[in-house]
Amino acid sequence: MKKREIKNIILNIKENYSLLIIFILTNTINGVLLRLITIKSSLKISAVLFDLAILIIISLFTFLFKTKKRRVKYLFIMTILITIICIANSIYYHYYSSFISVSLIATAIFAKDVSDAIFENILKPVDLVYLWQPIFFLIYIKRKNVICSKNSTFEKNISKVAIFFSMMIMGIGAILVPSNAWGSLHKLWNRESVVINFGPYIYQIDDIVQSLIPRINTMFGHDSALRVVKEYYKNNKYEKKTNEYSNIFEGKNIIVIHAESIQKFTMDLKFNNQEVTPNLNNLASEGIFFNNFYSQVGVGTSSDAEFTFNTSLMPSNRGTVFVNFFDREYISIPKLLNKKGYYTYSMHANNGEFWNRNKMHQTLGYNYFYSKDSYDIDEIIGLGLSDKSFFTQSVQKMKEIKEQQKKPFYGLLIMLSNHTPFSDLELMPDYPTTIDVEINGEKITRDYINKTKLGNYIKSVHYADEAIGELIKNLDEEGLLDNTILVIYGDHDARLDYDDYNLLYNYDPINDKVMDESDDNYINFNEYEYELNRKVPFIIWTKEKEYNKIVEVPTGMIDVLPTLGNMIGIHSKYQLGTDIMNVKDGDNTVTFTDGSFVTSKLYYNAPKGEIYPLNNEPIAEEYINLRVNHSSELIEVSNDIIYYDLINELEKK
Ligand code: GP9
Ligand code: MN
Repeated sequence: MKKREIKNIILNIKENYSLLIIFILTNTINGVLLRLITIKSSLKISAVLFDLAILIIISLFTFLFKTKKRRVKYLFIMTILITIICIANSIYYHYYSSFISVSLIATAIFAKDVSDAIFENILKPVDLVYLWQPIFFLIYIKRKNVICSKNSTFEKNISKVAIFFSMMIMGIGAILVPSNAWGSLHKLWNRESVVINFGPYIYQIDDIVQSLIPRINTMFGHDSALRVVKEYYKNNKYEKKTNEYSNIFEGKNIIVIHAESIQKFTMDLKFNNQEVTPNLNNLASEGIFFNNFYSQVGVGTSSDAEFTFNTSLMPSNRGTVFVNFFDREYISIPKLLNKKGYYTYSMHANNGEFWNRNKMHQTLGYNYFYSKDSYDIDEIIGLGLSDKSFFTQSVQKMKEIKEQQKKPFYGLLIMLSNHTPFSDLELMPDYPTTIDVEINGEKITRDYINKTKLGNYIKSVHYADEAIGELIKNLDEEGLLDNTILVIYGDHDARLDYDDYNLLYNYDPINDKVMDESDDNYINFNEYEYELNRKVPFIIWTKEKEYNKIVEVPTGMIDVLPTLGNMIGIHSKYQLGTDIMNVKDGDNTVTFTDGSFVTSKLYYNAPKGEIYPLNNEPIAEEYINLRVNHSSELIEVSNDIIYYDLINELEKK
């Protein structure tokens, strides 16, 4: 081709197809912005190349439309669609630390019920930044009149070149992607890694394909899943190992408290010499306290915590178990206890439809679910009935159940008041989150975390703790603590702002400022400390206080059934967790839904492949690799069981 011809082609593209180029470039910028705003990583060239390639391909469809008007319309619709994808992912990421999936659409319905929380805490102005693109695009359309003129032969040729070019840049992108990131494209539970390496547009397409493939090709997916799961249980067959805790609580009544959004760090805090959680602290010091305990929830938050607690399976990554897979077979604590002659029930004063509990609590095997309709909604805090009123009314019901059933019981009480946005503070007892300092003999009260989200959270946790204290007193008065164990777990963290923690840990009250690295007392509360701080309490307590222990082994919700089960004399042969009382070397791996994990030696961030050591011990490569594989196996096996209803199938055989 002569120089002049090339010049002509470039001129032709510039004059007639500039709108296409604007479309491609501006949307590429939005792809970069999305990565910057969410995962704070925009630097991976591979992701930019994939974004570019996809946008070139999308823009080529313009040629299918014959009139200028239709072509502009098509490009504008695509622009709006892509902007919506960016905004939705941005908002979703700020709440769930993950990216949107079509398989989660049903789950999103429940977000509607927490709409207050969304508007007050989730939608950040930065999520609307992507709107610059359609605005700019619109202005460009209006001002320039040169848009997509049509010239069939030229378009055919340019399409061929563009397809070749996009394939080429995809090829370069593919070379740049690290080999360990390819798995995430196929398995899709490490969504962040897909966006980091392949960009948001490939991710969104991949998600749609991955959600549809099993539906189209169930048999294929099913067979390989069954093989993987069978193989796993063949290699990890349940073997009964007894220890000094075996059957210690067999036959006792069990009361479980699902403590909404309570994080463990609140138990270590005092304001003006007053503990935030005096009641939880008492229970922890008198019972068995797992002080290194993590919830392992996915987007199903509360419901995922309930699921993993009761089944020792990881939550689903392809939707939410309670919403999308409530019609499968699971082996659960209530079912195992029903077999042992227990009466099992759950109580929660929110709408029974929320998280589809009406259906899922039946699936889990609770004999009865007392939901909102069973309660007199006489005091409202946050999402519904206040915890104090909920507990008072529940104790009366529990008393009746005990009298009528004349069987040991397993009762779950799901708390509600300590739910984000922690704004109904006027209904809670006054708890100071300020700090007093003496300067030149004068007492000055500093605002400290008061009026921050964290400050409001602390007040709300203090209320929840007080409610738990009253509940225990009340249960005792009614004789419901006799021959009973009390189990308390925090269901997940409260998604607090990073800056608030920095204020909490690095505030200098004398100078009324937040310290920085230059200060000797500065605590480096980095993103990994934030992850570690998401710990929640897990306590097993009896009135007699005969078992008193602090367990420091890293423990996850998945370990509850094996550990508590050993104490009450049950087990599930499908349990994927560990009996923590059998752990000899003080180490255990707690896997999170994106493949990240924590052990006694390190925190491993799967999306970034980064390691955060927890002490000065040297860490062997093999130690990490073993756990990376174990975590990936756990997630895969759980997902397969849930998705293909494999327990049902294996039990029938
Ligand atoms: C709602 C409550 C809260 O009934 O369990 O659910 P969450 O928003 O924490 O998942
Ligand atoms: Mn919750």
